Amino acid sequence: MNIQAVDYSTKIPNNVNLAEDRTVLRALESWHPGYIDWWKTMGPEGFQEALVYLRTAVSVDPKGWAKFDYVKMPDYRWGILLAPQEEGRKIPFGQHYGEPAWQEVPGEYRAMLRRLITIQGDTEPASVEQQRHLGKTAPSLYDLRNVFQVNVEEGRHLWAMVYLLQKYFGRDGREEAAELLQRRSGDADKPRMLGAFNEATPDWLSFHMFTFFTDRDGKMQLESLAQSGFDPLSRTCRFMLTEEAHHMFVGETGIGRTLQRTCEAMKEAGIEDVNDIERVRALGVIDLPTMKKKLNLHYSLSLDLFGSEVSTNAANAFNAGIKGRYQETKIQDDHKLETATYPVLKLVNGQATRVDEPALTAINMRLRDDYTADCQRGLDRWNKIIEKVGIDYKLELPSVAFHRHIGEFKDAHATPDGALIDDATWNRDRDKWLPSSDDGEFIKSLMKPVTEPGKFASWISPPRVGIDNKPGDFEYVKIAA
Ligand code: BYC
Ligand code: FE
Ligand code: FE
Repeated sequence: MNIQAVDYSTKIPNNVNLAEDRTVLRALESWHPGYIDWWKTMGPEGFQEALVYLRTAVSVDPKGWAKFDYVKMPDYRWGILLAPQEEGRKIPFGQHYGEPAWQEVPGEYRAMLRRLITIQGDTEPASVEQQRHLGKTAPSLYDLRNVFQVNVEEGRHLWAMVYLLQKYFGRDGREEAAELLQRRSGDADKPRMLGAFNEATPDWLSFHMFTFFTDRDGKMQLESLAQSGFDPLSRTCRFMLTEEAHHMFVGETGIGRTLQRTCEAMKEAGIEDVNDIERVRALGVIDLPTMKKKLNLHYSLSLDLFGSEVSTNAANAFNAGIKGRYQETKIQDDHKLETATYPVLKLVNGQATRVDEPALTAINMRLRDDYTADCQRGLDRWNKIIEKVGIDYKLELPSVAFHRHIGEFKDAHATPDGALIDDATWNRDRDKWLPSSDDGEFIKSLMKPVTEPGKFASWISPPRVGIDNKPGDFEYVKIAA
């Protein structure tokens, strides 16, 4: 069989020759009903019968890998798709640098690999759970379709990790796969593994910030796992990244359209003072300072997902050749980091101070810095939108010391500018920097569903082009009566 060809003859579409891999096929087939059950109870609430115009991955050819059609979400063809195997691929970093990539799990790294794959897998269903109520308040059918597209693909990402667990980790892997369907986002007893995935996604502003900031952590983590010496993991992540690009598109354009709408409404009403929140809100749009607070929240929660700035876990994974750096193969150095250092912002005697650390233990920090730069490019594009309408305002990323729960700054309080402050000041001013319950109530008041094709809620502009080049009034979701 051609490696690119996707086999649809088994119940689970795949390009990994499942038809001839009976053990894994059986394991996946016995996991499948539990997954569908999870999808129906924890997936998008109220839209399981709707016909949604979705793209489905049908090939791993970079050109033309997806096809669009109406499907009911529980009938989506979640498949297992790995990027093509690269002939003669070598491990690109760590102590095994230059050795042939592994096609099987190296025994000594089994536990480490299983843990990383499980953590990656856990975030995927978590995000679907976090977003399950959003359908009821979608600002348009276009946006409704987009959240569902993101959701089914996160579902597929779960399949991708479950395949690796079941194929390469035997009984332990099957147990991890079962547990991935048992944990629940925000659950007190069985929470999801990482902090940000237990937070609520209460409204569409949060959803767009989440797909911009948190899916972008997904991109960075997948990029570094795509470098892995364990080749099946690398190939899986490479294909996942193809889908990931759309998730960040949804976030970036979602916020961009919200900014556009707010700025235009302010212009039309002749409001120049961005801090005249009451007048801006009366226009049925989201004021810019509230947007900034949501940005502060989602960026800081996402920074926590990179782990500690200085981490022996990260050093071990790099040394082992399991998890590399962003664009590892394009970096010009020894790829072993035997002597290199990397600057890390640390809390020293109550001061945020740059300290040179061994680059090997600062791997998380480096990835996080690459992430910050990637976020900043998106903010620059948002700021252009604001500027173009002619409003005097700028979005900025808060300091990495602000509102942190993991790493160097977890026990300190800092302003968005990075000034360290005491508890009393933090408690007094917190609502200036993070969404308050009043802000939440206001946003909630705008979250009224719009289900007429081509119509949009008051707080968001229409997109410039449709999905799959569809016209403006295209019926992206046919909601079941
Ligand atoms: N929450 O050495 P440390 C995505 C734990 S998003 C809770 O500092 P390490 C997606 C850590 O487990 C991408 N616990 O960190 C996006 C460790 O515990 P143990 C998801 C945390 O290990 C949107 C201890 O603290 N993929 O795909 O270097 C929608 C010390 O750890 C957290 C991955 O994350 C936290 N935030 O790095 C859908 C990739 N941070 O072992 C999907 C796989 C740390 O002492 N994961 N801890 O009990 C990893 O590479 C690493 O596990 C982490 C943490 C980067 C997350
Ligand atoms: Fe994902
Ligand atoms: Fe994603």
